[in-house]
Parts: sequence; structure tokens; C-alpha cells
Amino acid sequence: MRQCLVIGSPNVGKTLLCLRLAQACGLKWAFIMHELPDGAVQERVLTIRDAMVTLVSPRRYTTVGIQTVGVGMSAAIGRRLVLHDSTGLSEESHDDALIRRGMARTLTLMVQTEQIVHVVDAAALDKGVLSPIDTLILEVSRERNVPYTLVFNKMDAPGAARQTELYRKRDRRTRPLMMSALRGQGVDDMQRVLSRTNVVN
Ligand SMILES: Nc1nc2c(ncn2[C@@H]2O[C@H](COP(=O)(O)OP(=O)(O)O)[C@@H](O)[C@H]2O)c(=O)[nH]1
Ligand SMILES: [Mg+2]
Repeated sequence: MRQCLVIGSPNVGKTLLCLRLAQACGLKWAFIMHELPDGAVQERVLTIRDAMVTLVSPRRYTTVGIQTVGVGMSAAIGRRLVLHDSTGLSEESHDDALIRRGMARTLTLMVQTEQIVHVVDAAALDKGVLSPIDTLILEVSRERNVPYTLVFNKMDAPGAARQTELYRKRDRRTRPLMMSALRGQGVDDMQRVLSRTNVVN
């Protein structure tokens, strides 16, 4: 089973993207293993719908620690992928020690994982430029030379299309995959990319 880390800043839609992907793969239930920053493991089985209500939130740092969602890719592909949803990373340290530990665990996984999905809030870009933490994630991923996908999420939000256009003019090498986890748009593309190996965009 291929291990894939879903990484990015807080509140960019990482958790919703994981659940949308599970839904697109036909899962009705999400088996979620929640690794808490203190090392304890909590297992929960939720319907995808309940998971969306419980785990997706406009509050920053709702995901503390690593949430693992097993996603069965299509039978034709016959491959399984394990998505590790992670604590949002930010440049500044956080007052809460649990969140700091969650971030540290995310960084550890970034250098160990077999595949990286890097989620960015397209509407939050400034003049089409990635934030310092997103630039760091992109550079480390390239150094690691594992399949890497840059996802521009929240394409439904005002300004997202313009920011994406500006980004593309600056960086023609990295082709972001555009999606709206909220509306479920772009999930098929995501599935296609994840089911191929050795994809680096
Ligand atoms: N407009 C818009 N909002 C989204 C989208 N994806 C996620 N959100 C919202 O962004 C907030 C954070 O989502 P969440 O998945 O918890 O982000 P995480 O902190 O990166 O895991 C929630 O209020 C979501 O409903 C999207 O594609 N478009
Ligand atoms: Mg989350």
C-alpha cells in the first residue's frame, strides 16, 4: 500500500479533499485512524458525510496529529492508497504544544512518505506567489524525488482563477491541479493522478 501525505497550510481544505477522494472511490464509510500528537491512536469509523461534518472546519488546526484515511483506488487499477491527512504547517511556531508536535510529525512524514499531495488555497495566493512555507514544501518534495502533486484548492472562491493565472505565468514547470473540494470539482483528475506512479508535476 502506497503511503501518501496530504500536506499544506492550515485551513486550505486538506481534510475535505481526503474525504472527497474517499467518496469518489465509492467509499460510504471512512475508517479513520487518528494518531494524536502524544502518540495515542484513536480509531473511528464514520460515514463520509459524518466525517465531513465532524472533521472539516473553518477553525484552524482542527486536524491535530495525523489522520489516516484508507482509500481504495478503482478496481481497474487494483491498487490501494493510504492518505495521511496532516496538521497544517505554518512559518511561525504555535503556542499549543500539541499543535507543535503535530507539525513536527507532519515534517517527519514529509521526508518519509512515498507520495506527496500539497494543497494550497488558490484564493489566498498573493500576486500568484506561494507563501514561504508552501515554497519550502515544494522544494523539499522536489529534492525527495517522490511523486508530487500540487493542488490548487478553493477554485470556486473569488480571485482563485486570477491568482492561478498569475502563478502559471511565474512558474511554467509546476502544473497545479485545480479543484474545489467544496463543490467536488476536480476530484476525478485527482484520482487519475494519484493512481499513476512516478507522477511529479
Ligand atoms: N470555498 C471553499 N471552501 C473550502 C474548500 N475546501 C475546503 N473549504 C473550507 O475550508 C475550511 C477548512 O477545510 P478543512 O478541510 O478543515 O481544511 P484543513 O485545515 O486544510 O484540513 C472549511 O470551512 C471548508 O469547508 C473549497 O474547495 N472551497
Ligand atoms: Mg484538517
